[in-house]
Amino acid sequence: MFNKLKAKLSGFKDKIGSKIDEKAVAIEPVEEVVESLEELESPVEVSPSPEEEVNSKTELPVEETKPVPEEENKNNKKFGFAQKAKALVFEREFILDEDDLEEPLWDLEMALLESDIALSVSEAIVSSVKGQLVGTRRRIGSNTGNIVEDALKNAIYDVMSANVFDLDEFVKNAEKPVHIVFIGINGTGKTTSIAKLSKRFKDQGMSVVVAAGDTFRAGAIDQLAIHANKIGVKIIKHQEQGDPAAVIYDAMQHAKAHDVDVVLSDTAGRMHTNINLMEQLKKVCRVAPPDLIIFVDEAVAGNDAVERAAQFNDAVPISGSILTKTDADSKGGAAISIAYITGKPILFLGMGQGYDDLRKFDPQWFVDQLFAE
Ligand SMILES: Nc1nc2c(ncn2[C@@H]2O[C@H](COP(=O)(O)OP(=O)(O)OP(=O)(O)O)[C@@H](O)[C@H]2O)c(=O)[nH]1
Ligand SMILES: [Mg+2]
Repeated sequence: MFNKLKAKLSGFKDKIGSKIDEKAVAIEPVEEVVESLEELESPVEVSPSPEEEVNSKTELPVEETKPVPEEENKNNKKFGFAQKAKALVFEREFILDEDDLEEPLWDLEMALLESDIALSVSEAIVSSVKGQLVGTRRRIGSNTGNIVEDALKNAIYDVMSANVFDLDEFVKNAEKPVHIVFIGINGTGKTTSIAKLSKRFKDQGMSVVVAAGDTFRAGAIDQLAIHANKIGVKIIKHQEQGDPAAVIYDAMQHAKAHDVDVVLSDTAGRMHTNINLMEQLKKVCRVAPPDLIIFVDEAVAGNDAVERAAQFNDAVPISGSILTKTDADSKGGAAISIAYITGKPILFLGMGQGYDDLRKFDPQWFVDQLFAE
């Protein structure tokens, strides 16, 4: 997942790592290294292994041990020394100044932009990395990569962890019925995500109703009905071309009358630029006020998804986002940018077409993924 971004971050890590190595000065050797040269010269006594002992007791002819030629013996000693010398790690320290980082940070910003991370978000990450690395005297052991990786992880974590929000906890504790409306442009995975969440809440022991609020696209009501039937949750639906606000209102009335815990309302895909359809969305939210509005978009859409999230959020206040199709080869930038730009968390990642292919989003997990081997 997010392999392109991973590769770019790793390239940056190597670049800064070698810059640090270049600037680092040894200050003192670490204590536990080679104590004396004699110790290396003295032959190491090796006690025979139990297998060898057995062999020596048997009647079988034992192969005569050849004397080790002088030259080879020397080489062995050299090899032994080389091995030990490798453990000789100097405590080092470095100070990086802005000039050292100018070029690698520029490369980092380009890499982030190429990975579909929005400009303001890339700038925030770069400035955080710079703040962490420039100017301070840092002590290092042998692994410069860790210092760079930690700086990047902190920077990305910070931009992603805006208003972390646990949907399961919210739904569990909120007054019932909890009403959640799903919005986004066409084909991003709203209906599929509703199906996945219906199953999730049902598995948690809650009763769920889905509202067929997409009365616009032919086949949309049937599509939701098939999911509802498979999962075993009730669907409230009207005729095609009916008023979506009326369907969703009915679903809420039904839920209140029957003590249903959660109502998940589908809506038709619409372009964020279509003023009439955005007005219709506002009407849905007035007539049947949601507790949460979830914006759904595809991870592969990159910066377009970020732009749309911002515009939907302007029309109706979103509570968070679901990013779908992360199983396809997305660059990963949208996940980082959407949370930062909207100030609302990513709630789940869609990772496939099955009902269980939904992963609760955790910024720490995401950041770790980006640096996993
Ligand atoms: N691979 C993959 N496919 C997904 C994922 N989520 C949804 N899809 C597929 O994307 C397609 C569109 O999904 P829908 O749920 O119908 O999208 P929608 O937003 O409701 O679409 P409209 O109602 O037309 O606006 C379907 O073929 C889904 O199976 C995902 O996480 N991974
Ligand atoms: Mg749909």
